[in-house]
Amino acid sequence: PQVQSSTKAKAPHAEIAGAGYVGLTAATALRQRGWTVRVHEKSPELRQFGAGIFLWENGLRVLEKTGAAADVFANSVQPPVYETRFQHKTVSKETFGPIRWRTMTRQNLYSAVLEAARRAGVEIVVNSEVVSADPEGAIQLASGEVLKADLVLGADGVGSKVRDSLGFKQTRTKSRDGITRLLVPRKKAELGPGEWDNVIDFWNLEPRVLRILYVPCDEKNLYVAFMAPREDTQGSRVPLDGDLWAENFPELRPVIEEAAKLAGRYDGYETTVLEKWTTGKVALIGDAANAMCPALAQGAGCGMMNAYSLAVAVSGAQDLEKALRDWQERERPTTDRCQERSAYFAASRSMSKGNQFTPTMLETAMYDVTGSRG
Ligand code: FAD
Ligand code: 5PR
Repeated sequence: PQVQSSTKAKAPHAEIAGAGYVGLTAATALRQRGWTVRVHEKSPELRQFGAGIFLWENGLRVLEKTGAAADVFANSVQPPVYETRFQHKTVSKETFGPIRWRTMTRQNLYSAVLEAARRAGVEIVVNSEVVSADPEGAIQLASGEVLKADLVLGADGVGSKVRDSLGFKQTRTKSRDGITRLLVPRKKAELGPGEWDNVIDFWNLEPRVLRILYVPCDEKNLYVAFMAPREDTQGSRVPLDGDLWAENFPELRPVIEEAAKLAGRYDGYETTVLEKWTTGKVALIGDAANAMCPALAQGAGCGMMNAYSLAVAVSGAQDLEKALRDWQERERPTTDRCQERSAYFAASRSMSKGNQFTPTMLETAMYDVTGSRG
């Protein structure tokens, strides 16, 4: 099973399931290293659902390597501070020193990552669902077609069919809270005086557990996330119960009124931990391998880092399967710790205390996956 021997004159070839941030990042990084790459997306359209997203130093560095950074920087902001309010009082205003962090709409991040993949010459096929994978190096599509490859990547998200078709052992843990994420107009004038360019994490544990994460993405778009326990049927209802939220967060009434007009979807927090990320010529990356709670805003960041380091690891490797195992061993501890910390914050709700972005908690944000090996 050696890439070199089976493809002497020909470039090695990868088939990838899932054209999310992670699959496209892997595709671009492989293509940049001489692979031919085909990405299968089951949806008819290339677009991202959801509202806003944070990226930190670790993810931004990967985007610099794949050529997506310029578009991301042009369509995102670095807010002045990450402010935390507990029961309506500011308890911390965190900045992260030299660590860059940006907030943006998911659509803007996705367009940047997609364009970078196209510029690199990645082939993307829509309406193409991968139903299973073979560790010997093949995928099967819903159409019945079987495609061979030197490398198969499952980047098909939290419900990964690549993963489940191969019976990877997994533990899935649901947290007690969840969130409805929406994109609304900024409404800065209506909000009145205040530091409305900050990210503001509004936490109330009394009289009931409700939280609003307020995230400016650019001049027009505001990402707002409404957290409530799963068992709170009123708090987790979509469309939002505007009166409930406005009573509990009167300072955000104009934004809440906009949010209550939208359909929305409530997502419970979940963590997936696999025994292994790789078998034979198949590897899993992103949410397929390590879905995490969002507290540290690192799901996409970790996924893109692992996509990038995998591409570096397999390119030019004499023994691809060994390269994948070594990659897993090297990169996994960082992701595991990030998952554990994110799950801890979800369980303890202790981000409400403020000042939680300690150097330990920022380990992932500071991790440079592109440096020594890139
Ligand atoms: P996905 O984005 O799920 O992409 C998978 C793609 O594969 C999709 O396009 C899907 O249609 C396609 N697909 C699925 N099955 C198949 C199949 N069988 N065949 C072909 N295609 C298929 N991360 C951050 O870094 N920062 C944040 O601020 C942040 N906030 C978050 C907030 C919440 C509430 C949640 C739940 C997550 C958050 N994340 C954040 C995590 C981030 O959204 C995910 O980690 C990231 O989107 C995972 O990317 P992915 O490419 O692995 O999977
Ligand atoms: N951080 C971010 C986020 O989107 C969420 C959380 C933390 C960027 C929720 O979606 O802890 O819920 C969180």
